[in-house]
Amino acid sequence: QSLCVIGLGYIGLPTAAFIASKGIAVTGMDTNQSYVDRINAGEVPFFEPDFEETLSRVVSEGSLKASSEVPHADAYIVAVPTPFNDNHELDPTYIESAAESITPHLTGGELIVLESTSPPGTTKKMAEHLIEMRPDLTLEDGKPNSVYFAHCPERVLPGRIMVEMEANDRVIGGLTPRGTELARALYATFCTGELLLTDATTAEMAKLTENSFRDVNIAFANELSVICDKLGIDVWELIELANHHPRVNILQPGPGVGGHCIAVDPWFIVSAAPEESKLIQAARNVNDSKPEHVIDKVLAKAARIKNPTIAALGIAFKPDIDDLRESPSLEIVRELATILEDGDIRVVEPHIKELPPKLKDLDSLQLQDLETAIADADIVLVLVDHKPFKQFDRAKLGDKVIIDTRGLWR
Ligand code: SAJ
Repeated sequence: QSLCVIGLGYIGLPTAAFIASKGIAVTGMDTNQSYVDRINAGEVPFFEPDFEETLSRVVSEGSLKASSEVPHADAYIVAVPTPFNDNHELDPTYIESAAESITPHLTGGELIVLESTSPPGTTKKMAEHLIEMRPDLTLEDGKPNSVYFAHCPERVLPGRIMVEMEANDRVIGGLTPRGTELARALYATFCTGELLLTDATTAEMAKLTENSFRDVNIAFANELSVICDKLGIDVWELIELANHHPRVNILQPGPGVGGHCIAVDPWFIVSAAPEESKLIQAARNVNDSKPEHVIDKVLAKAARIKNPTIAALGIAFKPDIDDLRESPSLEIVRELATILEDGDIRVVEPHIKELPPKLKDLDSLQLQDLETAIADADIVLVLVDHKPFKQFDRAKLGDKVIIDTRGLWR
């Protein structure tokens, strides 16, 4: 049995490595040649705890090979980005080009699984796009020229991929019963969690629902934090107290919601049902407006200091990873650097070696180590609860102004 995984990002690469570790010959395809080269050298091109050992083993054993070409395979997993456009609708470019790259290799009997988070109906559209290019194939079950499709959304939490890739339950929805069954058999090779079978559209919606649930609940915490700022109440203490109730479990407020999932996926529900998704939209707006609230707080403090130096702790979108995608912390730092007329900002981000392109052009910014940045700062702005920040000796903070969006040092 052979498998090709298209898209070797945070999800595609670990998926390819897990399946390869079960003895299946896997080709990982990515259009980024430098990714391909690094992976073939056994190197993980992003930070994910404990993953490098598994990757280098499957690469050196020869069960996983990265390539910039799509080969023929019995099964394909598509794990490409699914960004949205200005109207919050899916930009299908990556999915379509994945389908186009698979199409010439199909002979009938293959399975194609879409893992990328997608609006309801996307797996079906992808299948129809492929059949338009190959009218000699059919989406009907059980013919010699059948191709089978399924959606199996990824659910792993970045930073815990090595645990969750294997242990999480998976929702698997085929376009047809045979598609569901083939996908179930594929995921059974490496998943120890329960495999939950449904149709493709319900599987697509299940994934969006999970992330919207989290977004709505974080929005509740973020709204509470803004209310508490107004009322002079410590939101962390408040939540801790409320969570002692046996049926209350409030999440943590922060500087906003980032990453390429929680801040994106709810919009796919909104664009599918704009009139009916009022709460989901309100939650998105609450979370999207949180960075502005943080910026206002910093500016109010900075206005009282001549040439203020601000230590901004963290620009990743969440703790203990190097992922800067859709990061509210990064946006806050960028906005502050643009608005502040005097003063400068020292960015502390233990997981990167240089400032990302979005921040590089700003003169008032520099990357610095934690100790120096805090020693020099008038204002310490905590944006991410990375481990080294948690462990920092608070006695060294002296009488600096602290703006702690994560409740790290309360
Ligand atoms: N956040 C808060 N407060 C919280 C929890 C999170 O402000 O109490 C913020 C984080 O700082 C971050 C954002 O929310 O900016 C998202 O972080 P996250 O840890 O909630 O989630 P992701 O984006 O890393 O991963 C989510 C997960 N989904 C759910 O937990 C329902 C993961 O299981 C999915 O696989 C992933 O989205 C995905 O790829 O869709």
